Amino acid sequence: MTHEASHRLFLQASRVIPGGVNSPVRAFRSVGGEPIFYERAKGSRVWDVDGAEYVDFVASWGPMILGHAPEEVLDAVRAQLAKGTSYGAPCEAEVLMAEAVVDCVPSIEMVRMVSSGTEATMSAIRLARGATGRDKFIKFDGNYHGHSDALLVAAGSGLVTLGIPSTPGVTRGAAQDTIVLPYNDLESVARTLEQQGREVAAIIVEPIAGNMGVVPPRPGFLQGLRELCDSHGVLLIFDEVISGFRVALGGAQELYGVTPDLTTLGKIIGGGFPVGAFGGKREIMEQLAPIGPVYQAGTLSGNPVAMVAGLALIEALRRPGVYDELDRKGARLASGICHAAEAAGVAACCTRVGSMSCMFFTSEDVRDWATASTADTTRYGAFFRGMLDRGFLLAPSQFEATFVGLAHSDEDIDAAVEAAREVLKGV
Ligand code: KE4
Repeated sequence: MTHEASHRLFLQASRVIPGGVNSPVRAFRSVGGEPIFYERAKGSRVWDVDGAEYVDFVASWGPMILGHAPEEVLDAVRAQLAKGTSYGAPCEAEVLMAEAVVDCVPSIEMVRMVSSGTEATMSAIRLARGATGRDKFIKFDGNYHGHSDALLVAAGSGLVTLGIPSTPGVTRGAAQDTIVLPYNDLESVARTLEQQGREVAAIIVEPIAGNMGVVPPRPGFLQGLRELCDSHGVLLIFDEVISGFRVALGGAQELYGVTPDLTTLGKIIGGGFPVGAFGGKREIMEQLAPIGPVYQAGTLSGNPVAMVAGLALIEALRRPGVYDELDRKGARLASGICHAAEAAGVAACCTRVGSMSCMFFTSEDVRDWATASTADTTRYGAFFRGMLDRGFLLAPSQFEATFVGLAHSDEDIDAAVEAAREVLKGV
C-alpha cells in the first residue's frame, strides 16, 4: 500500500500548516510514519487520497457513532443549507437541540451551546468560579479537557500538587489555581479538600477517562467525588465530551447513576460539525450573561447547520436497542483483540466501556496516568502500522480510545480481530 498522494499532500501541508495538521494527534508522530490524508468517508469506512480503503475505528475521535455521513444527518443538513448556513441570531433548531439535551442528560436543566469541547470546559470552569466565588479547581492527571490555559496543566510535585504549566505559553498565573491529582484516587481528593476545600470552586473529571487510553472509574470513585463535593460546597463537573451520548443516551452520569452539577458535551452532539455545550442546574446556568454576571459568548454558537446535524444524530440514538447494540459490538471487538494479544503472548491490559475501548501494551492493571504511562508506545506504534497496512485504522496514539459505531458490521469487527491476530504475532 503506497501513500504517495498522502506524502505529496503532507509536504504541501507542512509548508503552510504547522506540522502539516490542524490538530497535533493527527500527525502520527507517536506511532511513526506520515499521516494519511482522507479523501472521503461513508459508514464504517474511509478512503485515503491514494484510493486505499480502511475500516475506521477513529470515528473522527468519537462523533461518528452512527458511522460516517449517515443519511439522516445528510438529509437534515441539505434541508438547512437551503435556508442559510449561519445567522448569528436565535433560531428554532437551537431550541430543539437544547430541549433534546435537557431531555437526555440527567443533570442538565439548562444548556449553552459553543463550538468545541475546549470552549465548553473553559466556560464551565469560569461559570463554576463565578457561581462559587472561589478560584481553585481540581483536575486529574491524564484527563484532557481541551487546550484552555488553566486546563493545560501537569501534576506538580509535592503533597498537594499545585499545577505547573504543561506547555510554553501558559503562565504560572494561569496554572496556579489548578490542582492536579491522580485519577481514581479518592483519598487524594479528600485530603486536598480537607486542606483547601474552601478555596476550591469545582472538580472537573472525565467520568470515563478517554484521553490516556480508556480508563474506567473504579467502583465508588464518582460517587465519592459527589459526596466530597457536597460536603465542601464544591461543584462537580463531568466532562462528557467523549462519553456523552457515547456510553448511554444520558452519558456516563446515566450509566453510573452519579449526577454532576455541570456537564460538558461535544463531538457526538455536533453530528460531525463543530459543536460543544455546557449545562447543568438552572440556578448555576442563570449566572451566565446576558441574565447573569458571568460572561461567555460565541459567534457560531448554536449554528443552525450544526444544530440540525446534531439533532438528527441524537434522534437516531434514541431508537430502542441502540446502546445494547453498541455495547455488543464494542465487546466483540475489544475481547477479540484482547484474546489475540493473549494468544500472541503479548502483555496487555484491556479496558472497555460500551463502544469505547483500549488495549494498553503493559502488564500493569491500568487505573490512572501513572499506570497507563507504563505502556510500551513503540509496540503500540508497530501494532498501529500493522493494522493500517491491513486496512484497519486505529487511533494514532496509545493514549486514545478505539471507537465502534453502529455502521461496523460483525464482519468488519471479525476481520479487524483476525488482522490483529496476525499483527500481534510480530510486534
Ligand atoms: P475539542 O476542543 O477538541 O473539541 O474538545 C476538547 C476535549 C474536551 N474534553 C474531552 C474529554 C476531550 O476528549 C476533548 C478532545 N478530545 C481529543 C481526542 N481525545 C480531540 C482530538 C484532537 O485533539 O485532535
